[in-house]
Amino acid sequence: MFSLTALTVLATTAVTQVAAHGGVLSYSWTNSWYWGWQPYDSPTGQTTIQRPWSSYNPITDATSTTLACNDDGTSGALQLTGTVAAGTPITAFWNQVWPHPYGPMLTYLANCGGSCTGVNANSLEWFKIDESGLLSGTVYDGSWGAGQMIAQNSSWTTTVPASVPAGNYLIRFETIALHSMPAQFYPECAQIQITGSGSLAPTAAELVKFPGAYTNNDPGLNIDIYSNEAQTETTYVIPGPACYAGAACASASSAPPVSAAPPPAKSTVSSVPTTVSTVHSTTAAAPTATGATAAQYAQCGGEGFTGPTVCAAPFTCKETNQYYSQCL
Ligand SMILES: *[C@@H]1O[C@H](CO)[C@@H](O)[C@H](O)[C@H]1NC(C)=O
Ligand SMILES: [Cu+2]
Repeated sequence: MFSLTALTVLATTAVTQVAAHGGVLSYSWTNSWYWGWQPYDSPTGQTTIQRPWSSYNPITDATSTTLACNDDGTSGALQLTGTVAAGTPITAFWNQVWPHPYGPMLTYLANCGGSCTGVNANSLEWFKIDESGLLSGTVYDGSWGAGQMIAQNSSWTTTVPASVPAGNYLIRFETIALHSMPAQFYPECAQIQITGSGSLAPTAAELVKFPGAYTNNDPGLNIDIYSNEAQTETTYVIPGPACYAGAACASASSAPPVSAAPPPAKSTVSSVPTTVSTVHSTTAAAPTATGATAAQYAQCGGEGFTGPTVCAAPFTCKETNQYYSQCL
């Protein structure tokens, strides 16, 4: 029989071993659940869409050969691939509760040019489809993307841009922790096949390699968030390339991509059934005083979300999960 004290000691030991670090343990999209690779189990027999990874420990060198997918970049012996339609939000779940609230969230895609299985992640060219840095306040005590990730059940939802050409890709979710120096990188990858009719290829300037995309001197990585300057600094430069033009993070930093939006399909607007009018009444409400609207595929709601909750016509705000609603 266990005494309460013995149980407490056991629990405390287990927590000390793993609580400080971790990685992406599972994914979900369109009501399906995908378990990830388990780095502390034998690789033999593991079948998952996630690429193998080897350690909960952070990578602390921006030029490490393991920076692509937290491993040597190879696929698993029984590697699976998940199918996802372009325009779909994918949620990645980190171990709970993710312990590092200070730092950015980043998501990348890389086209494998055919099946990804057998393709080394280090040989691929990546483009950024999502990023979240300093959300408010100062570098010293402000609110960060990683803090929002923790508030969202230690998960992060990124939409596969609708403009991405169909094909086989790796998706790389990354959180970077800045609570100590050097910065800590936590990247994991999954194999997905994107379907759809997108045709906007990333440009050369948007494509990077891992390692290669970051240096240890990047202003967003070589950063002491406890310094005197940090206490008044309210801007933070997210590492990596500019966002892919078809991603919501690209339009967020520039004028709305008017030409990119297809003309509204009248039928979809007028065919909204009257029976769901209560559901739609919130989105039909007059825009807020600022008049800011969220673009197609952009986030428009969810716990902790502070951006515009009204979608640009003809799109409406649809809930993906408690933490993420999207203009569709
Ligand atoms: C929170 O995340 C865990 C996985 O870490 C998941 O099992 C659970 O369903 C999530 N809860 C909500 C409300 O999304
Ligand atoms: Cu840690």
